[in-house]
Amino acid sequence: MQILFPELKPYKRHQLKVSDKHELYVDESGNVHGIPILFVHGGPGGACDASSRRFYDPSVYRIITFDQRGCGRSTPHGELENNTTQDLICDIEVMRELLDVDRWVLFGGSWGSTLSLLYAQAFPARVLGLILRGIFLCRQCDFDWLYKDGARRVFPDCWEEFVNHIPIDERGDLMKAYYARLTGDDELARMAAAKHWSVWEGNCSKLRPSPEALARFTKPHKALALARLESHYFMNKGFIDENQILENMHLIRDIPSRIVHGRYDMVCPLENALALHKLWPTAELHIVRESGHSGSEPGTVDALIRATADIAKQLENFD
Ligand code: STX
Repeated sequence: MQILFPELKPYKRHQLKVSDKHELYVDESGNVHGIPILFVHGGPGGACDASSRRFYDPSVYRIITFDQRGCGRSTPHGELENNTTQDLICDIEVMRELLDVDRWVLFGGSWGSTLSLLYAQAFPARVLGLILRGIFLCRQCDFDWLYKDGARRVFPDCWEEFVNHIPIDERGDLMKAYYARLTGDDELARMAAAKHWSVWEGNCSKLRPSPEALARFTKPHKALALARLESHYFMNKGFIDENQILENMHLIRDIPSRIVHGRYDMVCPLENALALHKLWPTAELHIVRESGHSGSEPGTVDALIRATADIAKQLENFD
C-alpha cells in the first residue's frame, strides 16, 4: 500500500495576475527538471493544500499546485465576476507559459477531473498525460444527484440538515435558494448558507466519516469559497454544454491516462467513470473497492500514487 510522500516545501511561489481583478496563487516543488505535473483541485472553490504535493515522487516530478480563481490563496476571495470555466482553462494556459512548461501532466480530482478534461480537449497538444479521480462530468444528472434526488437517499439525516436551512416554500429548487443567500447582501446569511452547503458535501465525501475532515468544511474561509463558487458554477451548468466532455473525448483519446474512482463515491457516482471509460478504453480504470469520493482515503491514495509512478514510466518510454 502506497502512502503519501513526505511534506514538501515549495522552491518557488508566484502571485499571478490573470485579469484586472483576479490574482492566482501558484507554487512549485519537487524536481525543477522533472516531468511537470499540475494539481487541479476540486469544488470549484476547493483550493489546494499541503497534501496536494504529496502524490508524486518529488525526484521525478516538477510539482505545480495552484488555487483557482476566487479560492484558497487566490484573490479576491470568493469573487464570482469573471469566474467561468473558460476563464479557468485560459488561466491554466497562462500558467503554463509563465512557468515555461512545454507539455505537462494534469492530476485532477472531482471538479479537478472536469477542468483537466476540458483543458485537455481545448489544448490536447499541451498534455502529456491525465490522472483523474472521482470523475465529475457537470451534466444535469450530476447536479441532480448531489442536490436533488441521489445522495440524499444514502445520507437522509445529513440531507435533512441541508434542507432544513431553507424555508419550506423555497425547497422546490434548493440550489437556487442557496445561491440567493450565498450571493445576497446579508453577511451572516451568506456564512450560514455556506456552512450548510459545504457540510452537506463534506458529509457525503468519505466512506469512513472523519470529524477532523468535516471540521475543515465548516471553516469560514473554505466554506464560503466552496459554496459560492460551486453554486455559481452549477447554476450556470458548469458553463459547458450538457455532455460536452463525453462528446469530445475523441480529441484526447490517445493521451496516456489513468482513472481512479471509489466504488462508494456518493458525490460523483462510479457510473460517471464507466461512461468516460467506455469512450476512452486506453485510459486504465482503477475502481477502489473501499473508498468514497475523497482523494485522501487510503485505497485512493495508493491507486493515485501508483498512477503517477506508472505514467512517469510510460512517459520515459515515449521520449
Ligand atoms: N463538487 C465536487 C468536487 O469537486 C461537486 C469536490 N468535492 N469535494 C471537493 O471537491 C473538495 C474536497 C475539494 C472540497
